[in-house]
Amino acid sequence: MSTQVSAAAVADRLLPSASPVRLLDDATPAGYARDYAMPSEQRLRSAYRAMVIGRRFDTQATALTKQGKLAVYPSSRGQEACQIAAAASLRDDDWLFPTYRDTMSLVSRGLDPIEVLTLLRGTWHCGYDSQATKTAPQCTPLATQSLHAVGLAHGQARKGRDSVALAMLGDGATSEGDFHEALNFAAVFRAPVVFLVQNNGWAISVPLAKQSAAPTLAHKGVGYGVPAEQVDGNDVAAMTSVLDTAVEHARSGGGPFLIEAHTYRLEAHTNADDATRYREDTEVEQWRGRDPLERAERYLRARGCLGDEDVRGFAEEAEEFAGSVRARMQQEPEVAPLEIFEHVFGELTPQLQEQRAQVVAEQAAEAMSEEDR
Ligand SMILES: Cc1ncc(C[n+]2csc(CCOP(=O)(O)OP(=O)(O)O)c2C)c(N)n1
Repeated sequence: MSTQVSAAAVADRLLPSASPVRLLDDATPAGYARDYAMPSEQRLRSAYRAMVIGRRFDTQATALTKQGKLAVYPSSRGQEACQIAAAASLRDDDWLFPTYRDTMSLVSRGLDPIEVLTLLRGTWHCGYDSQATKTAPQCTPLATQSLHAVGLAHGQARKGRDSVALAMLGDGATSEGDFHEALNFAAVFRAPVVFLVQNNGWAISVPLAKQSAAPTLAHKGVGYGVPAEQVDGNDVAAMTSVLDTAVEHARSGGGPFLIEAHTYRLEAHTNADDATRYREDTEVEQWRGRDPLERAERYLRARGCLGDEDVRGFAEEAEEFAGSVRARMQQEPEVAPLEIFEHVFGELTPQLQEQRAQVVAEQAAEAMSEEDR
């Protein structure tokens, strides 16, 4: 086996561009590793609309945590371009493997928002039908979904189907062993899977500099033989175009593709976290200046594809959507607490048996006190 590899061959096939792909603003650095076409104005308009609705949904979900209607909510405010482009890049028969932060993507994919919020409400493991929606349950253990995505993609390919799996990850998740195993297996078996890393700068309070010594997270693909790209994650046009390229690469038999999207979460890790304890306001302000919605709006307005009336119309639509989520979340869900112990293990572990017994005892005590009233 030859160990000679030409630098040009590596650069042609694998290396990400030297700077993140950017299409929206005029000061675009040229010379990307691959050709990226500007998406049509119609597509960008619908992406803008979806981002407006997504952001409003995000603030509504955050408000629901304050009213005690949701147990927790990891906001993706600031990451709308990644969230919306990811959902829009897939066909209905493609699979999405999201994390806890990707609720906006799921809602944008057309899943019922109340079903999507079930996990974060704490009422059940997952509220939507994964098979019917081709959307895996939102993953809380970091990076495990990347292995599931690869397994599914490999299985689909073996069945002769041309559907693709998209695994969404955070920057912190790329330090997990599962991520590395997933890249390696996918590359060796040419599984049709796209890894989308939303590098939002922080893994809770750990900054990227303390997490990885790689030049960029996209460069992590090279050692596995996975072509990769880095992209401005707050530029919905660039996100759309790079995702198109990656999905097409996977669908047409090229194997896996890794994308690193440079973005930022404007809110804290979740509503339970205080981000002012570890990051500077000036950093947050800098990123506010790169707001994905404002950048898309500027571009579309300058080309006459978006006017005041459209912007008002989209805002009204978003308001209606949020209102319906709010109203439906006021209805108390029907829960059978003992059901949570079913469907995960064939046989309950001793710890779970103990926990189940505790719930049974609590239910019995509650029933007694009801009778006393
Ligand atoms: C395997 C595993 N280890 C640790 C945790 C605890 N944990 C939850 S979120 C988080 C940080 C994740 O950061 P990142 O992957 O960058 O995603 P982000 O939340 O920023 O979107 C950690 C360490 C976990 N959920 N799973």
